[in-house]
Amino acid sequence: MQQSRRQFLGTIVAGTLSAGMATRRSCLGARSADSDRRRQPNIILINTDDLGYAGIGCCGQQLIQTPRIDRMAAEGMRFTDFYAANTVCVPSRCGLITGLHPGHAGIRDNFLPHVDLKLENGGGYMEDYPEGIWPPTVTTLGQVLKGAGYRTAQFGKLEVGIPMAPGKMTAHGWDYWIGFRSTGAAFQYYPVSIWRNDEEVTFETNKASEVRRPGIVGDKGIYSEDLFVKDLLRFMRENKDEPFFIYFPTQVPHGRSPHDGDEIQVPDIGPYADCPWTHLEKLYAAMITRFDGHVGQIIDQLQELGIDQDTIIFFTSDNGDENSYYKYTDRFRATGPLRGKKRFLYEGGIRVPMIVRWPGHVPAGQTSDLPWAAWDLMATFAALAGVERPSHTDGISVVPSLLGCPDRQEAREYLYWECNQAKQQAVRMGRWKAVRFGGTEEPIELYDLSVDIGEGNNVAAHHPDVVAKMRRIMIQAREGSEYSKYWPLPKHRRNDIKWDQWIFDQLKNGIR
Ligand SMILES: [Ca+2]
Repeated sequence: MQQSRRQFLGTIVAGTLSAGMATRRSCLGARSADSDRRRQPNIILINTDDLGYAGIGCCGQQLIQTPRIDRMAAEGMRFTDFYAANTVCVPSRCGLITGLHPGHAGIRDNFLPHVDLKLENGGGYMEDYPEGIWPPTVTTLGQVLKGAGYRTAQFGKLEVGIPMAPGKMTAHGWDYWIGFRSTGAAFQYYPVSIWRNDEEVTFETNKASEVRRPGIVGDKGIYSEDLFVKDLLRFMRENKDEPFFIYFPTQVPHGRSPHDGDEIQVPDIGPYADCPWTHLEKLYAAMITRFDGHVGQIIDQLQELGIDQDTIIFFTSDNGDENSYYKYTDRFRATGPLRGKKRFLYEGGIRVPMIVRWPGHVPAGQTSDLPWAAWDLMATFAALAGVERPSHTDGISVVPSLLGCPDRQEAREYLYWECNQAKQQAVRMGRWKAVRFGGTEEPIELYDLSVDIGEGNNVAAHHPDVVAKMRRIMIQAREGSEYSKYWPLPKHRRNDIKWDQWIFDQLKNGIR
């Protein structure tokens, strides 16, 4: 039996808390004019690639213009303490898609678990993961929504960025998918080919090397990001009358692989032509501002289709800022006050923007300091869709916080991360943040985020009880994985492996 919107909202709040609990009307936010429409909310998840904590205006960015995303934040809720599931692409997306934190997720690095990888060959993306790591054996995010009756689609980088065999490209719960099969392929914004479901689509116009060169190429070729947004808008139009889940893992603002030339590709330089910046800085800013317009197009179309109040949009990033794309200048200060960046489990590597907009339901113009992470999206989306969260997930539903009822938010003790690069672990527990590098035998650093968001003052020596608790969590929170076999990393092997060496060098010499 179908429920009215009001009944449905009451169900998702109560269901997230405890069965049978009466739901206060005040918790449900303002009523929409069409509150009797009978449907589950559409869900759109925009996941940017390497956008830093302060990469957009509403999160502290001073120079790069993002008026539409800023307006989205003004019309919704911004979370100041939201975390990606890891500090690099593949394991971050694995945590998001499977609802698992990095101590349980199958993938804990962009690369192979170390066997005998040496420096010279330790940097390649793995395209064929050992069985048991990927494909996942647990229910995925797409499958949760599809099982709840949603039309599901993704536009951009396929799931974790590991190719699925032809015939299996939509196996994880997608009715439709268009984009790049692999992480490596997604560095190219003028691709010679992409994939639509299980079919490879070739762009003749992009074959000319002139089209694929870095920098501004005008309208000579097909810019992948434009293509994805156009197709996303089409999917939205065609499915406006039934609940849909759109996962948009955009390439933006990821730079290019050194193999392709290390400059950024963007069709025009936007409003930055006269800025006294480097050429790369202008390209980088233009890429984000162009994408900001795409976010605006998505919201505009929701309004045109009359489904604005039926649609909840989440905007986030898969890991922290990567300033190598504009040659390490400090122009944009895109991590804001945080320490570190992509590849580190300091806050700058994992704390990322999170904006949620749902007119009439999510209170407008508010910020929340609830600590939560990308592996909570599965339980949250399940609650929004009115179905049970899968039993395997480490996540909790944050729907009570989204609907303005933080007093009814399910509590948790801690958030846990690990990354195989440099054998990093991190724990967030209330105001405390613990981190260690080099494996299970190394000292734990402890920071009080309530007074030290920049993790500049290690207070471990003053709080041995907290450190002891963090040490226990770092042991208990992680279990079985191919990656676990290579922990702790012996000191004599620290410089064998490319990214391990890179991280240890940065820790020693300063993160640039
Ligand atoms: Ca990334």
